[in-house]
Amino acid sequence: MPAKGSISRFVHGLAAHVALATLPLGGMSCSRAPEPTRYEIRGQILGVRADVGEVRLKHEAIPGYMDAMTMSFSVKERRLLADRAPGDLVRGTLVVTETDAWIEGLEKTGFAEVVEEPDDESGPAPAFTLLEAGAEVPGTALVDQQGRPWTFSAVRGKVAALTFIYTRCPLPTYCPLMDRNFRAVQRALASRPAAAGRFQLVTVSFDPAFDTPEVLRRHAASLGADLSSWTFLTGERESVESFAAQFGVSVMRDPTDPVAIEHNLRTAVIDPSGRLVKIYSGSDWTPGQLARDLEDALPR
Ligand SMILES: [Cu+2]
Repeated sequence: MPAKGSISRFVHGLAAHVALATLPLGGMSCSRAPEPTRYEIRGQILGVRADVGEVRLKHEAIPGYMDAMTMSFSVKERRLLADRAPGDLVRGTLVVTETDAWIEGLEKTGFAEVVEEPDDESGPAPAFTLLEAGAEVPGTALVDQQGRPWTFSAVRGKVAALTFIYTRCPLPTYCPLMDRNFRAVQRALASRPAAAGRFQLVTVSFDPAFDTPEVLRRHAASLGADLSSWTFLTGERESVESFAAQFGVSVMRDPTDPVAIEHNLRTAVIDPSGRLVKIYSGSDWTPGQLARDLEDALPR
């Protein structure tokens, strides 16, 4: 799968993977793994963010876990990044637990010029402009976890947080992190009198071929989501993609492997009049922050 040119994008994609305990769905047999799973990972460094302990790696296929692709990985031992630079060919261990994933022992094995790949022509056309703060969230026709038609007007009058996932995403630091964070926000706000009953969480799947209303219902149940203030949405693929694109979500599918979806993460705060307040990128937010944003957007 070709990598996008922009280094700042927080992109990943994954192939079928059944070993993770966080995968609740799809008829996969999951056994809870008490030990982290370790995979050898080899690739070329495209970017280093030593300050946050992150490396952007164009990696080879990890048999049984992930296709070859370009994505950012956390490196907990930041000293491993001290001498690393774009172009370095490296070898390390990808450690995956139920809720986390990181690279250990990042060893340099060589160097090669970084070849910038052109943007993927088959990716979503940039036909949609990014919503700006204050803009009204579009009334795209979507479908909720009960199979009912849904548009954003359904949450008018409430402050809303919106994020995008797909339920088969196996890497715990991507979509499953969004799910865990939303659950934490839901629990935090439900216990605050000023916010209880006045907020709505909205999770949209960009994998509608697999994430049917029924799958989303089971996913919600597996998360312990309270559906009275958390809605899970799917819809026509074009609808979902055009809606997501307006929040800066980019989705690239592998035509040969429907499970491998490269995507970034975006989470939006929307005020009770249905206007955008802000959009977070990647995992640059905490449940505490988002809960505060939602409270701040409520009329006093
Ligand atoms: Cu994901």
